[in-house]
Amino acid sequence: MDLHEVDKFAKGIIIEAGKRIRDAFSHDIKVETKADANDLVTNIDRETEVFFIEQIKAFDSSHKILGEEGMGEGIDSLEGAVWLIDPIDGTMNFVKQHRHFMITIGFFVDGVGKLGYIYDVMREDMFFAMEGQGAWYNDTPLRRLQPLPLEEAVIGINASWVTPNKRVNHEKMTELVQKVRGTRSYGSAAMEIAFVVSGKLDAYISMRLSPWDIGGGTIIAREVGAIATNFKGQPCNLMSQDTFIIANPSIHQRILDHYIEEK
Ligand code: 2AM
Ligand code: CA
Ligand code: CA
Ligand code: CA
Repeated sequence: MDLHEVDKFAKGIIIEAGKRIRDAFSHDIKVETKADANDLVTNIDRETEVFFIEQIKAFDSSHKILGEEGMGEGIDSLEGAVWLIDPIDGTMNFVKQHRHFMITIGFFVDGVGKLGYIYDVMREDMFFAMEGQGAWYNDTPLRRLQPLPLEEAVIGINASWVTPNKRVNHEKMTELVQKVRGTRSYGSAAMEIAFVVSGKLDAYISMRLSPWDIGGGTIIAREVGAIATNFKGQPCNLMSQDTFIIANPSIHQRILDHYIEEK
């Protein structure tokens, strides 16, 4: 398989999908809820996923696709050529803010990440990587992350985890928030991962993410030396939902050891 050819194809369909999404703002966006009242999906999420599936199947019908909206046939293993796709990451931002939402895609062969993409649809900014070849922000190569003390770190975290909750020791989370230089919460996991791999954030922590949220990002992470694991420090499992932390290598273990205590 010529990865450069797949990369060219992938960038083409991502840019085309981005155009379609931007055009959709002039039409009606139909918003529905999924698992709960705050878990949103729109017709544009679904239509964008269908567009990707049709394009990939036409490119190579043997490729398998797992998308958040379940518009494809699904997958039961990472064997062969597999695409993990989140057509809109940050649907609430899409609906409410009309910005700060990403297309994110990971391309894997026999479970090994080959190509990763995070595309900021409104800014038309592409973060991407090719296994062993490096990572880029548009045409600019991303540098390997430089060490920094935790006291100088800016971390992405959702405020709900520093209030009493069922999943983590919130007092330890509060200590982390007090220790670091600052916190941010953007509402798109892929955007926060893109910021970590490009040094705009130094860590991002989430209690629950799915394979399509992190597939593309973990491939970019490897090329810049960012470490992505679950809260147990294990490699990300791309077949199921899990906890997630991505961080600058100099602070990843320290955050896990001292501040994240799962209940
Ligand atoms: P989404 O917009 O594609 O659903 C903040 O909500 C971040 O967490 C977003 O990246 C969102 O992705 C992701 N997320 C993952 N699982 C979620 C869920 N069950 N409900 C809402 N957001 C979820
Ligand atoms: Ca969703
Ligand atoms: Ca998502
Ligand atoms: Ca989504």
